[in-house]
Amino acid sequence: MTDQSMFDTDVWTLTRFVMETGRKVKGSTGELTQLINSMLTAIKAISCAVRKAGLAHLQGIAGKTNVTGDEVKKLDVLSNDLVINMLRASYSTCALVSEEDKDVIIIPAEKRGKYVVCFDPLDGSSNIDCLASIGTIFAIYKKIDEASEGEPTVKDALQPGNQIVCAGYALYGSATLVALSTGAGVNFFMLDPAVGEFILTDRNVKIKKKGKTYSVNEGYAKYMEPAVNEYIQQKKYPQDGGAPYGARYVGSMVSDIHRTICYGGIFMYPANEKSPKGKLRLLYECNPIAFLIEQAGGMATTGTQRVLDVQPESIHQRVPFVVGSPDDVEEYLAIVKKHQK
Ligand code: AMP
Ligand code: P6P
Repeated sequence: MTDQSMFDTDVWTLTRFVMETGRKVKGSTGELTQLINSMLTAIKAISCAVRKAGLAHLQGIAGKTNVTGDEVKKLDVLSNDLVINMLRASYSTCALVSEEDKDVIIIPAEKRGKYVVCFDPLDGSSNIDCLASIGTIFAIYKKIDEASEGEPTVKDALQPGNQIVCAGYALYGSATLVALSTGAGVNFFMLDPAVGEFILTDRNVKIKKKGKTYSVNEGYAKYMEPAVNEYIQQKKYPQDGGAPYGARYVGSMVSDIHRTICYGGIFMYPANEKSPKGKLRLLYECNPIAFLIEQAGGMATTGTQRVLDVQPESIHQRVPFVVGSPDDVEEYLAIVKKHQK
């Protein structure tokens, strides 16, 4: 006999949360709600594929075809196809930018809506074979000229992050979680696979003012700028008598970011001699994460300016990226400033 008390008969699913929020906006047509829920469908399917892929790998289903001889798509290609197909079918988008596609994807006229979505369908996918957590990241903008019936162009995709309407990430970890913001704070939702719904678990999440962890790939120390190495040294050998910071680095950004939001601290992917602009992409990695971090009360900088104020020049542009608890990011910027004198 199932314990009926287990079932919340008035549960806050993400779908319900987004519908309720949308209805409070005077004049909204429901198009953004439709878009978000279509993205959620893609994320649920990716979550299922990620977990199956892990199992497939363990069962030694190697090579390009599965036991029935079907072509087995690489997980990141499959994830990309899922997001594109769900967004195209939502009749709410006009242009898409994907980490997997060289050019902007223009939605056919008969299926167009007013939104542009920049996304990384499976960030950190190189970690799937060792079963490290990976994620999906997205940012949603309105096309520049809403009234225009004209063809969308790359200009609609090259908007600064301060124009974001909604951003989120999915983390495929020990559970599947979605962090989402439409500009009024960050909410966390956990996937209940039994029901197939994301359930609200944390409302209006806020990052600590100062943390105790730094997150950077110290393997690049030889190539890093003096200011970055000085900051890291300060974390290891604090001169204020405080305790040294702990070091944490998964190498899968959504994991490192989610830990930073939950526990506080700083995540850094600065420029270095090997990656003079940094490694992370502005449109579909840095901007959505910067939007969420700021909505949670944190800071997101390139080292010289606020990430969300960067005017993009190309859709796969990279930027240096330092985000996290405001006091930690401010301390980093003070050291950068000292080195600029
Ligand atoms: P829509 O007509 O649905 O495209 O919504 C128009 C604008 O209202 C959006 O660009 C948002 O700024 C806001 N909005 C609509 N739906 C939502 C929602 N579910 N959550 C937050 N803001 C929303
Ligand atoms: P590195 C994953 O490949 C990724 O794009 C991000 O998820 C992650 O933060 C970064 O690269 C890790 O890069 O150079 O430290 O291996």
